[in-house]
Amino acid sequence: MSLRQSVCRRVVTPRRPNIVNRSLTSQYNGVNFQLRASSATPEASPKTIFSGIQPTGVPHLGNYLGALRQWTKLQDEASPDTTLIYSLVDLHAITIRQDPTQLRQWKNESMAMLLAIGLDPKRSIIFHQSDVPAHAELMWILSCQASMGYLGRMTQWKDKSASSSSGGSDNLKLGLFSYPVLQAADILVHRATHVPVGHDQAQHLEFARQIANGFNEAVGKSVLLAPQTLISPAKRVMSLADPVKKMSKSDPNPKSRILLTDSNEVIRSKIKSAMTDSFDGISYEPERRPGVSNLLDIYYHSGEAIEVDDQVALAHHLEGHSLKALKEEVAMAVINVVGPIRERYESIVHDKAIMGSAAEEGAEKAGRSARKALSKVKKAVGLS
Ligand code: AQP
Repeated sequence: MSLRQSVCRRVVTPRRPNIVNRSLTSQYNGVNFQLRASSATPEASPKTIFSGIQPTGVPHLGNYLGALRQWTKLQDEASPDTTLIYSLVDLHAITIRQDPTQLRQWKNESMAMLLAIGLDPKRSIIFHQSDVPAHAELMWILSCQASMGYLGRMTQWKDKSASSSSGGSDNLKLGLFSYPVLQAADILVHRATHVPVGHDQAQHLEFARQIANGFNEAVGKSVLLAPQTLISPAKRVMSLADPVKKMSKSDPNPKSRILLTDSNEVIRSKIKSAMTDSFDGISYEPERRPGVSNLLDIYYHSGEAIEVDDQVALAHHLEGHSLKALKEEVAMAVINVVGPIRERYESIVHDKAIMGSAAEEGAEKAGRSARKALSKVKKAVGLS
């Protein structure tokens, strides 16, 4: 019996909310998310969903399963009065030195990718962050509130400042340190009620909530809205080459990630060479077997239709099969996800008219949305 035959198909049905530590699962417009318990804001209506991605390379499978897939689901299942705002956060991209020609190309490619995954500019506002100056303006105002101590404890700052790409501690840049303040401004300037992100961004979202509440307290009225964080079920897709690190666009090893533009052959070859271990059989043990567990995670989240409750049950279904067979199955599931996106991307990426009009329309609508909240903030602090 092949692996494919051994795994039944799953009908995606709402699961019972499952309270675990500080987080709980929730359905939002039919999409399963984990809500951060500490981030529960009273349900606001109408809703505004905001999220962003850095144009720092072609998005990878981690970006897709951890964030982008939820963006399109939210769009497709949103009620008519929900506003959806998705940004290519190019001001964040320059917190690390970028080659200008390369950055321009990545911005273009990332816009094509957002259209390729199914975002519709008539339904979702899609824009380049630097086209809407209100983001940077609110960031400055919030910087005058943000605590250096709090920012210094951010995990991403600690990781990135310790990495060699930052050029050592003497070369650490202010922008990298204050990145979460800009991220808070991105969200708060649109009065977002819900922010779908991967798990790595949860801490920054908590910061955004705190800065909103702190600002409101300081000015003595409710000007900014603390949003709810929606954590995707595929919390953290790990590197194929070093499965204790997350899959990342900036990892120097291209075999560590699957790009949404990779051909079927490249996907097969990257998964075939994914790091696993020499233990017998297939089991889901993220601590002891990070490589195999990451493949199971990818399989579980790529195969929408697998009829098992979780990755442990998936591993049980696959008992007796070889790692080689597992890799072949994972590759097939990933090809099914990536193939259609890649084809749409290739048909769009060189169409300057489509890309230009999407960016222009997005900037215009996002600018209108942002100016409303910014003008309230400026009044509240006495700038206008
Ligand atoms: N490995 C991942 N697993 C699950 N979710 C992920 N995300 C990123 N990597 C993973 C989610 O994707 C969204 C957009 O991320 P981003 O591009 O803005 O920044 P990032 O988190 O720093 O992603 P990368 O790929 O690691 O980029 P670089 O290398 O440029 O820093 C976010 O919602 C994120 O949670």
